[in-house]
Amino acid sequence: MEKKEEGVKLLGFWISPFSRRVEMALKLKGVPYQYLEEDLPKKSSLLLELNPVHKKVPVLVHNNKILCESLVILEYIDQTWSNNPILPQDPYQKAMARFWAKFVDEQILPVGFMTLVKAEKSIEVAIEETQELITFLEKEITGKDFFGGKTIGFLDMVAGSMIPFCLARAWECMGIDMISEEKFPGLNRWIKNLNEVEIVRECIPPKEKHIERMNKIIEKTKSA
Ligand SMILES: N[C@@H](CCC(=O)N[C@@H](CS)C(=O)NCC(=O)O)C(=O)O
Repeated sequence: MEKKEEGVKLLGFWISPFSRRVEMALKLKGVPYQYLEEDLPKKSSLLLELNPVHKKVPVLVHNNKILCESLVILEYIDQTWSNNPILPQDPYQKAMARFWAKFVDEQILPVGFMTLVKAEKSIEVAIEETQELITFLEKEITGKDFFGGKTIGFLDMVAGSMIPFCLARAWECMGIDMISEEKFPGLNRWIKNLNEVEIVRECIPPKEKHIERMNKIIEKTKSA
C-alpha cells in the first residue's frame, strides 16, 4: 500500500493567506510535510517550473503530483487524508462552504484590500463597501462557534487565513476599525475561537513582522 504521507512538499510564502490555509489543513490532518519558503517577488525556478500557469504559491507536491490553487489543494488534502474532515459531508453544506470560500477570495479580498487602499471614490465608501460584504459572513457565523460547526473546517481555514490574520492587519496599518465588536459580534467571537485552535495559532504570521511588511505592501499598492 502506498504510504500517502511520503513526499509531501509545500511551496509557500510566510504572509500568504493562501499558503497559511494549506498549512492549516496539513496540520489538521497530521500530514508531515517539507515546507519550502519562496522569496516573493523573486520567484525560484522551482516555483516557475511547478506552477507555470499562475506562477504563484502555494504549490503542493505529493508523490510527484503537483497541485496549485489553494482551494483545489484543500479539497485534494481532504480527499487524500480522510481523518479530521475539512469539507462538510452533506452535499448542500459542501456547496455552500465552497460558495463562501470563493466569496472571500473573489469579493472580500479585492474590495477589502485593493479597492480600499486605492480608495478611488473615497475611503468612507470603500469601508462601507467592505463592511457590506463582511455582513454576509456575519450572518453565516451567527450562532456557531466556527463556520464548520463545532470544529474548524474549509471555510474557517479560507476566511480565517484571509480576514483576521491578513486583511485585519492591513486595516490596522491603515487605522481602520473594520470589524468592530459592536458591528460584527459573531465574527469577533469566531476570531477568538480561532485563536484557541493550536494548529491555527501555529500558522499565523508573527504580528509585528507582518504589520511591518504589510505597511510596505500598502505603500507599494498605493503608488502602483
Ligand atoms: N488563487 C490563488 C492565489 C495565490 C496567490 O495570489 N499567491 C500570491 C501570494 S499571496 C503569489 O504567489 N503571488 C505572486 C505573484 O502574484 O506574482 C490561490 O488560491 O492559491
